[in-house]
Amino acid sequence: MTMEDIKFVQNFKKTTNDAWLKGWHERNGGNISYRLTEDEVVAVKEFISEDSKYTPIGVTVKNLANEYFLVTGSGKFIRNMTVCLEENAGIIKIDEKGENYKIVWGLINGAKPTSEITSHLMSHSIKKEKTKGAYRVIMHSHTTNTIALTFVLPLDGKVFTRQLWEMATECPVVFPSGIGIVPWMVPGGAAIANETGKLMNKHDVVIWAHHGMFCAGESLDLTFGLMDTVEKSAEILVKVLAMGGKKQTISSQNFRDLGKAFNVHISEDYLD
Ligand code: 2HA
Ligand code: ZN
Repeated sequence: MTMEDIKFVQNFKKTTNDAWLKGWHERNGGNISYRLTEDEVVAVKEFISEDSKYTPIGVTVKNLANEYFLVTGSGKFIRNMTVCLEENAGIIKIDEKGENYKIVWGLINGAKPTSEITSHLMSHSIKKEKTKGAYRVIMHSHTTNTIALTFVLPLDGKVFTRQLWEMATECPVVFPSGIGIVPWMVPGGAAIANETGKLMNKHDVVIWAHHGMFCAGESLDLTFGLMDTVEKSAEILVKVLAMGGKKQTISSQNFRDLGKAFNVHISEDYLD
């Protein structure tokens, strides 16, 4: 038995590989983090070492005290996660105050957690509270079509939500809580983490203008699926705009009917 035989590690590697194949992770672009369950922490105990020193997170995430996360590394390529996970990713543990983390497995040869660790942990903290612990994954990807739209559509969550809902019938069922938009900001650190966190209170999808997307979800599969659905919808919208724009579309009443049929609350905020 090695770390790589453990199911959540295998799932993590599969997700990184799938995301690479999607074309969302050029060079060192994008990052993924997963909060371990109690059973998973027990399963990894024989492989980890708690001797390393703590490093400040940059924000306080009190409800993540003593939690463990599998995270991709700073400057590391998503493309290489399946080649050697311990070089390119690692497990970190949060301290009792929720202010510092330490590396307990992987990230060998002096590697560090993703440069977006602050945004990841802030989003995990908010989602853990909002979903009573159900959400375990934050994924950040450089999704081509979604980024392209941030140069053309107004940087308004309502506009993005409605436009992307209209591009595929299943969208309002997959992301009924809509999309939040962070205007262009310097990546990495507490400022963008705080803006992302504010929007994560309401949405599972946050777009960083001219940069990429942050998605939150229960499992690696569901979070990847959410990212994929939004990005596919964005691809359709890019094509529609390139073909001269919509000539017909899904109406507000259609969305209300869809909500009833699928037993999903479709917020009137996004309808006419
Ligand atoms: O290079 O994606 O946002 C990693 C990033 C920074
Ligand atoms: Zn990025």
